[in-house]
Amino acid sequence: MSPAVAAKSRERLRIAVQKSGRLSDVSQDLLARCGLKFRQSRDKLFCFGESLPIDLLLVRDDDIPGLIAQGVCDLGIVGRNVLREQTLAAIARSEIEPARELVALGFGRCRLSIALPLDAAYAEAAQLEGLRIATTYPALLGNWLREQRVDASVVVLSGSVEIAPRLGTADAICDLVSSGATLVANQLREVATVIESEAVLAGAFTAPADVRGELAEQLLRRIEGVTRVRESKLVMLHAPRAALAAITQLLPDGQSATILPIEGSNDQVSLQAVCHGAITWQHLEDMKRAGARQLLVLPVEKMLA
Ligand code: PRT
Ligand code: ZN
Repeated sequence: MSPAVAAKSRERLRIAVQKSGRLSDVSQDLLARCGLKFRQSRDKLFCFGESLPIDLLLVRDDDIPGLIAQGVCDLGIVGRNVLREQTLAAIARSEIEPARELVALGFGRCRLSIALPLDAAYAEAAQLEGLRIATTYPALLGNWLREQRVDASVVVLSGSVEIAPRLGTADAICDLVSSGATLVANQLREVATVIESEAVLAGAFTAPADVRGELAEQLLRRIEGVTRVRESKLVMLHAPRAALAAITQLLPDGQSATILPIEGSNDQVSLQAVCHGAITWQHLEDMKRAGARQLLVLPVEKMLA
């Protein structure tokens, strides 16, 4: 990185995001929804923030916790699996933890799981005793095995973990799973979850004391607004006053509903509620049965509490 870029970072916040991979587009999309606009450098590794003094560094996901630890970046968007693995590895080496999770972002969801060949019996963790388990997450796996008081040997691989049992180099695997299709294709069965993961915003243990601290706070508030909005819907309906209690019970977060009178009617009221979580057809049909009419469910675009 050029000295000019490094010097600028003192007044500008810098966020590390994955350059190309599962989290790249979603991370950049999240930042765009937070109102950040960027101009990409010719080497495509650095994006200059045009709307706020917040720049991006595009890197491999594995480098993100280290870049925060070194102070090269102030924040990063990374899978919890990567952050926790590197944190546990640092602790094992008696080094300080590289970064901490500030907020979970609700995308890139997966789980780090133990899987066995289809024909291997499994009822409890004790049955893993003495097995060879292949993984790219030795610290997380080692930690989980200790918690379960299981003595198994960890075979560290750098990739293609799922073929290790067929090659005879391991008896089981510990790998990330999302749909489960990779396990099925390799005749493996998921038997235990080591951690649930998703993309998180990571930051240093001590926030910068200068203007970057305020920028980070501002960004965090916008991210919380965006992630909350993604799951939110505005529900509007008309109902007889007498049916309100039954209807609000059927709404997720119905307690915070706003009730408005309807001109020319003493009995009928209009209800508005922002609900966090899915509103299904079943919800609507149940509310209609309880007396609601003219039900509308609208997406929420922005929210600032
Ligand atoms: O190049 P770089 O080092 O930056 O990228 P990478 O190849 O290390 O990471 P990448 O892009 O594959 O994943 C980035 C992050 O996405 C991971 O650290 C997780 O936090 C998250 N994520 C979410 C996943 C998955 N889902 C996932 N399914 N990462 C990997 N997988 C792999 C898994 O390892 C297995 O091979 O997908 C396969 C299983 O998928 P299913 O759908 O068949 O179960
Ligand atoms: Zn990686």
